[in-house]
Amino acid sequence: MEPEKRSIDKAAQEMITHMAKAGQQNAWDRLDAQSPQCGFGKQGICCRICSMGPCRVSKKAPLGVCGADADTIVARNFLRAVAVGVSAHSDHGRTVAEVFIETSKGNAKDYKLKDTTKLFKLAKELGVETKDRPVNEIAQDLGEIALAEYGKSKGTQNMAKRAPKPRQDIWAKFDITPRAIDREVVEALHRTHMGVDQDYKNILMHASRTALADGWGGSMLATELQDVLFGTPYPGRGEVNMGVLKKDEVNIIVHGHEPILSEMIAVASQEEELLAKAKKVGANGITVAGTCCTANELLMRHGIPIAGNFLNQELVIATGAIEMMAVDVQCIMQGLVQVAKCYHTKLITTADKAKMPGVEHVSMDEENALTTARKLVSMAIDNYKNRSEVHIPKEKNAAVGGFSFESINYMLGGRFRASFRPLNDNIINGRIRGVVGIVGCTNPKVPQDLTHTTLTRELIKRDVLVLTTGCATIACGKQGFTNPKISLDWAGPGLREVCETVGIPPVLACGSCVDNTRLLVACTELVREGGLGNDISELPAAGACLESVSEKAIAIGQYFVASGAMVVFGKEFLPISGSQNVCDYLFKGIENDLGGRWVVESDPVKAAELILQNIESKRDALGINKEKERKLYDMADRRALAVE
Ligand code: BF8
Ligand code: SF4
Repeated sequence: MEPEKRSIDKAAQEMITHMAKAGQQNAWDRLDAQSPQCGFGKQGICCRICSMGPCRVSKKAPLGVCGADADTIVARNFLRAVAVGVSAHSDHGRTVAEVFIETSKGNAKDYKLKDTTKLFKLAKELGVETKDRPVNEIAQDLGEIALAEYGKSKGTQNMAKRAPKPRQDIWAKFDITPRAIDREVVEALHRTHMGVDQDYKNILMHASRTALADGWGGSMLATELQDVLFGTPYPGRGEVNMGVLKKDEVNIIVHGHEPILSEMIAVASQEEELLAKAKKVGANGITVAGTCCTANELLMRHGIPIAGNFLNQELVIATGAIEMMAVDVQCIMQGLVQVAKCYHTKLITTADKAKMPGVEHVSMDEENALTTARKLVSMAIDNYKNRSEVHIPKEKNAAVGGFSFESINYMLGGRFRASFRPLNDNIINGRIRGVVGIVGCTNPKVPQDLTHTTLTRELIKRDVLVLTTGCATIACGKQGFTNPKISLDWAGPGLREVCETVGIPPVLACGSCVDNTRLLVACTELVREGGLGNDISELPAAGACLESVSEKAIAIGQYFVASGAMVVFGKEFLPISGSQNVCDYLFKGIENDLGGRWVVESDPVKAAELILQNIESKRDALGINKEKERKLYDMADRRALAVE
């Protein structure tokens, strides 16, 4: 297939051609080899959870050996996908909580509690006594409370209390306020064991509760504690795409999700000693760049460049310019091993829970984090001499990242009166029609970055403010959407005016996939600020992921739906079409219960239409679309208005 059909990213196209010429394989080639893929799997009607199966239900054989029907099997598979996604995010949060505690105890000396303002805010929120206590003690208590959220035997998620009150009431009514995160996941696995929950609606309700344990639990804790540890992001400039790699420097790619190691690699790469060592081997410096969500974490906080998103990971190595790729967890393709073998690139795994056969493992030791990072940077420098031919595409784009909830609040309202008021006012007066979160991955089944950027363009053109996370952020970054100098020209007049006044691009880079919780917090604040209803379900807002890959994306989608939002996925990426009942419920019925719903639409232009319809109907319901009567003043009226 021509590279243009595989990706809209010029750098990616160049590298796809380069790899093809060299006879190397990437995800697109492997997708071709896998095609056609199993129709039963696509529809979610394949069950292999017991040894009487695997069963694939069809018209001819509509029941599995145990008697399970399509509704049960599809719902069960869906819940399992949600549970896995929740586990991934939440385990990330758990790691952060553990490092947080060790830092506060003084055992993880290389980390610091960078944002103590946020620390105190969180302490207050979670009931930690702060008066006359040293910061470290407060932090330790906070960390312990956070860690307990994963396994506490009683009660519900503390952060769920952040949601608007009517939202919490809905969760209570349906008994889906999330309890301990681990409990929800374990219960999801129990319910989906052979012969347990067989009522598809009951299964789907638990999918909501499990997903909420991520959105208002594990992921939210990850974001909040990372902000305290590494700093709450504020807008700063960075660069995106493979052109950030340097021909004459040691290039290190940090790939994966947890900033625990990548933060330290970033620090080590700037140390005099290591820079001097790099000079000695003939390199002019050390460039650290990220791929996937680790990249977003580093761009958000430090303006460290991004080399690419999910589908760029193999292509980046094929530049021949990467001395090391250090990976941790999630979205790391095993295909990297083969590509790395074709070049001098040292692929290193760092998380004990994620190793790869034939790949060197350097265990990330939080108590000696900087020492581990120095060792890795040093190994990368040693590898510089093994470089042969280098092929780095030129493409890169300037990007502004760093839009945390706090920074948006600050940008909108100013330091002394940080507030969402101006955003609410501009939504109410119609300059901004609504707010949409564009999130998630890049999938080789559709041209890379195409749907994210087309949808973004369609929405900002029609005065919708876009908040973006994950690989969608990188897609937008590569095409200039997060660069206000370029993208303000693509925004509708109302949105443009607001963005220019406030000094923000029309597309706000809000971070990694765990940072979708920043969007939940922003939605809650829009409600709290007033004038836009009493619940998230009343907001002129929506979420979209048309290039979804991972089970995390399904978990995210489900927690947005269960929080009251409409979520659009590419049709082929929500494997539920094998059950009409499950489709009817997730596309329609769930809205009556929880206020949000799923929509599937693969065409980004049509998806934009659906989102805009949803936004306008929410605006109608809020009564903010009524034409304000325009009074034409005559001289008598003007005189009456004049102040005496
Ligand atoms: O957590 S967007 S491909 S990198 S799953 Fe993965 Fe999807 Fe990228 Fe980050 Ni999120
Ligand atoms: Fe088949 Fe039922 Fe076993 Fe699933 S649980 S594999 S449908 S027999």
